[in-house]
Amino acid sequence: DQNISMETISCTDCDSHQKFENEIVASLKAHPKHLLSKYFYDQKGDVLFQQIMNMPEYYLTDCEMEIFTKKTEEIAHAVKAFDAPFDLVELGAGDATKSSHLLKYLVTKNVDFTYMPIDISGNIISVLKERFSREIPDLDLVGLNGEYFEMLDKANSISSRRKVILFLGGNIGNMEVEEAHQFCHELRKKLNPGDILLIGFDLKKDPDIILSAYNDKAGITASFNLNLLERINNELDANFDIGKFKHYQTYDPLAGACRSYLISLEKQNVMIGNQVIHFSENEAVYMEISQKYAPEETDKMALQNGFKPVKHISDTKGWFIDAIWKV
Ligand code: AVI
Repeated sequence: DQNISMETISCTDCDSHQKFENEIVASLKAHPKHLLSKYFYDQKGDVLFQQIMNMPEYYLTDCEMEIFTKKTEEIAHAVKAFDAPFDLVELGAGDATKSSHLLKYLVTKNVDFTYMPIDISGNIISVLKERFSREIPDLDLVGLNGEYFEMLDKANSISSRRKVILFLGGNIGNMEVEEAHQFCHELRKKLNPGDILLIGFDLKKDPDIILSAYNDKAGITASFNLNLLERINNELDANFDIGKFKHYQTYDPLAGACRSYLISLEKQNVMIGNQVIHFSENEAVYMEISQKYAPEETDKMALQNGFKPVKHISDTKGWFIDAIWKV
């Protein structure tokens, strides 16, 4: 007789086709042209990202996985898990492979908490619930399907317990530094004294190691970028010829900015519905930033946005940190 709650709360307007179309067309009409990497993750994009995480060059997942498997107890203490009860809110939970180690540990220790995974994909939330009802039957779970901040408001409205927020995977790296500050500022406004944030940062390191992780020999990252053009073809009645674009990756070791582009191999016009987008030969479309930080830069980010940096939990190579910030 299991006594588990496993409900899901969904957003009203998170899968808006119109928003997708508006943002894509606007970003391709802008100067310079760009696309938003949040749109990489359709069904094929999800599979390609899984493949990226399994590539030998892509060290980020292994590093953070090592932290979650080998330093579970340290994490639990750092987020004051034994000061229960609390809600463990994961922003962009995905398949929760890393956090599941912490969840299992906390359930084994009989800690009184509710796991609240937030994800834009309703599908992934149902998959999670199905899996955890088998693997961690005593886990109390409330799925939140929607955008981070909207769902964080929901989490606050359904429970006034202390919040521990997980933001893993170096996802903050997919924001420009300015945007990342803005994000932390907004997040802080939704939290209360006593709340804790655990946030993953990929660190500045040997530039060759970083560049290889995003410029893999097998070309999976290239397919991952090009897949967004295919998605636009499929969903917005567009006619990109994928063979007429190539993926180009850079890393700037001073700025810590790893950026991907698609380069138009020739002068061409592309139709998106009834709109024409003109590309000149060698014109670049800016696709994604994967920003790398120095540990002290993450402390500054905390302080500038109303958090107190508490500690860095690192992998043995010292390539990645999960930073603990207190409100
Ligand atoms: C999801 N995010 C942290 C990945 C990264 O490393 O920036 C996305 C990615 N893009 C290319 N490879 C992986």
